[in-house]
Amino acid sequence: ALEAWYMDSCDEEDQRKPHRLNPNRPVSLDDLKKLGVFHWKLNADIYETDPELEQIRKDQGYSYMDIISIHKDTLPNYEEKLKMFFEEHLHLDDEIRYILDGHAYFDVRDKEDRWIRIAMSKGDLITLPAGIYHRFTLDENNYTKAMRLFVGEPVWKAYNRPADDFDVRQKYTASLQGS
Ligand code: KMT
Ligand code: NI
Repeated sequence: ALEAWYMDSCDEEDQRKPHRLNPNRPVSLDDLKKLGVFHWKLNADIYETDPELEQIRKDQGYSYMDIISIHKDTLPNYEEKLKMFFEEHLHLDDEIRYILDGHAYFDVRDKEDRWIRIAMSKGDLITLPAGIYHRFTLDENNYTKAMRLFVGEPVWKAYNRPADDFDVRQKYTASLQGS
């Protein structure tokens, strides 16, 4: 199962370390759902022909997809991009990522603005809702390959925090109210 936990305060020097609290404070898939974060486990060995992935893409309308390999030898402007990915930001659309190989962390803010770290590895597909503050880092293995999915034409623009005046942010925080 997917593992997630509350983080200790993370100096940006070693963002790739797990940063668990001591004692560990796990976060369940149910807790993540309440934040609008959803997860599927798929067989990444067959991603090119996987009927389960096809079904999800059909149901959710994920018409666009590409594959990004994040490694210092394969990603142009690797250092710069990783630095950008780790800046706290939001998007106007859902962020949908399917890990095909390697490992990565997605950090998301909970309702009380605490960081939750989500450990993703091969076979994990995650959706982060539009308007959630989040960031991304590799772990100490320094490599992942991920499928990026999108509804329609992709818009990758990230708005760094503070971005509280966007409609999408207001809508997202409103959606957390009764849950
Ligand atoms: C983002 O916006 O946080 C990202 O695109 C993360 C890197 S893609 C695996
Ligand atoms: Ni993002």
